[in-house]
Amino acid sequence: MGEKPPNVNLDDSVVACALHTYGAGQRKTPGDHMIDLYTFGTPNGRKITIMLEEVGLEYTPHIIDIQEDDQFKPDFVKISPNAKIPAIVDHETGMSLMESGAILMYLATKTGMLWPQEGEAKWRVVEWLMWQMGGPGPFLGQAHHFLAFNPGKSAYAEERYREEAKRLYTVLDTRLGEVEYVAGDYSIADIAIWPWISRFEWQQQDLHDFPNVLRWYLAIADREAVKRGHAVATKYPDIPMP
Ligand SMILES: N[C@@H](CCC(=O)N[C@@H](CS)C(=O)NCC(=O)O)C(=O)O
Repeated sequence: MGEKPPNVNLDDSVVACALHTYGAGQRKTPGDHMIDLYTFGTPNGRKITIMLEEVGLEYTPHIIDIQEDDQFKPDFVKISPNAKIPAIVDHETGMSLMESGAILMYLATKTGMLWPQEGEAKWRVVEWLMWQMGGPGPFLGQAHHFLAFNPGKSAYAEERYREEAKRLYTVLDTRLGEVEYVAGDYSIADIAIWPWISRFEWQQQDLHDFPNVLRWYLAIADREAVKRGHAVATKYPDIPMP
């Protein structure tokens, strides 16, 4: 299911974004950077554009328009066997990789940034990264499907995913009442979670009901790398503000 708000045509965004490529913070010639990124302007895609902007690796984004079924094209499936964005090719190592959590861990390991490797700090990041991959990713994705894209199709599903979204926000709010960032310091775990929370409106959640999430959301939204990463491969470059 593509990521678009109801009643909005994304065609223009694909055209607009296909004209531009971005290094960390600047536009460059397509295809001559260390990292090729295959993506679309969705929460899972934004995890990687934000990460690449944070660590400063040069990359070329390639639009995979999931509303036009680009994700099923054989050349893309070769590097992303699950036929979903995001995926990367690292020309320094020759490796390709799918799955946003794996890509975040790869880029953190490659750069030595945003994932401490010692003791408890290492495993707190893994814990909250896995929470995102198993909780907010799939369940908030279903909230988008039923609440934002297909309202009126199933009252049961709308209620179920609105309530699960609220439960996940409550878990996050409790955690962020104890620590500044989910794993202590700002890390790939925050980068994995934040783009999903940026769709609070689609999930029918009010960030003011979750004051610790609100504080964390605004702090991350204020980072220059996040602003840049959020604006790649999308017609909607502005970060939603509660
Ligand atoms: N677990 C995967 C999920 C990736 C995913 O669901 N990508 C969506 C866009 S956010 C996609 O490509 N959807 C196209 C489709 O389902 O056909 C990850 O975290 O990378």
